[in-house]
Amino acid sequence: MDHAADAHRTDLMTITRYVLNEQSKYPESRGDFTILLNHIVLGCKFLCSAVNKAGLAKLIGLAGETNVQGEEQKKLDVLSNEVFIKALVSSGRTCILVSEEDEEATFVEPSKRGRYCVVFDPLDGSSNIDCGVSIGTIFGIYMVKDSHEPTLDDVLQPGKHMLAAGYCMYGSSCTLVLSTGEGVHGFTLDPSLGEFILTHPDIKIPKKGKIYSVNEGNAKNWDGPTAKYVEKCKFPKDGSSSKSLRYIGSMVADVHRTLLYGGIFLYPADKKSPNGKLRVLYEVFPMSFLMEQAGGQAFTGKQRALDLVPTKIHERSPIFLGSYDDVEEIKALYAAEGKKE
Ligand code: AFP
Repeated sequence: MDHAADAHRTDLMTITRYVLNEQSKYPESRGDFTILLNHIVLGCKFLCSAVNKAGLAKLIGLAGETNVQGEEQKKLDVLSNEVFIKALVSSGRTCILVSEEDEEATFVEPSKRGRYCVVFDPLDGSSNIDCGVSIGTIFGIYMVKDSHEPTLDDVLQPGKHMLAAGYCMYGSSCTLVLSTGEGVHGFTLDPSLGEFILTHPDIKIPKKGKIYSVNEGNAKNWDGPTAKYVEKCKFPKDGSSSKSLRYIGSMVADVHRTLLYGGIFLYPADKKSPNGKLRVLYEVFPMSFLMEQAGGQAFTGKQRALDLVPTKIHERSPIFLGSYDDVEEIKALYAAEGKKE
């Protein structure tokens, strides 16, 4: 019997234990972040169960409403937004909430207010629900400047000011990936325990990858650097092997694979969408934060993604993120294009 392996199997590092351990490094900490995270985890567990039962519970199908982006809302989108808003408000630790599903930010009533602002996409990749492809929740956390007088500026901050970011992927297993600014850690839900257990400590993205991930259907509208980069992935001139293409169309799943296997995920600007498609606050920033924490990079085509200062809560931006060396290549192509202009 392997006693060492057995000891590892029985010493379960739950996500709560992990965050409490982190908290103990800061004697002045009041435990507010741990409480907030517990409420986010509750929302993720609820959604994991709802996603798994979606077909059975007849949750699939249109709810008959349209969200702020003009997209049809599915019943699960409506449900997930309600679940997260209620979980976050009831934590008593939040102040401003920005959800992909709500046009306006939610300012928590003073009696329930705390110090944190949470920006989130409760169910990203929802067009994939009906065919059972992995979908997920993405979140980022900021600290409010003055909890008595919160303003929209508290969430219109560059991504580098985020305190923490993460996502939960509802796939073949339910995986929560979190960074509080000290590396990236992955926790997998053990359904029999109802607990997220640390299964992927200190995730580091490979320095260079063999996969590129982009919606090639938009190729005719791409700008020069994106087109050149993808051409290089397919027909490298330096004698290296071509990269493989993998694209799920669900950001959480595409980024999760990129984080674990390396490579690059691109959602560039194109002629039809000059600002790209993905939303800065609750897609681009949290994923860029995780990539940098894992040793990768995130670039908008103009600058480091986390330096971007959003002016609107539902703003969009092009994004190129993944392995350090792969992002370096696209940065060089944009720099060369800039010199030509
Ligand atoms: P949906 O929520 O409408 O499925 O959009 C998903 C998403 O916001 C993101 O998760 C994907 O990376 C991206 O859009 C896919 O966009 P395309 O369908 O244009 O490739």
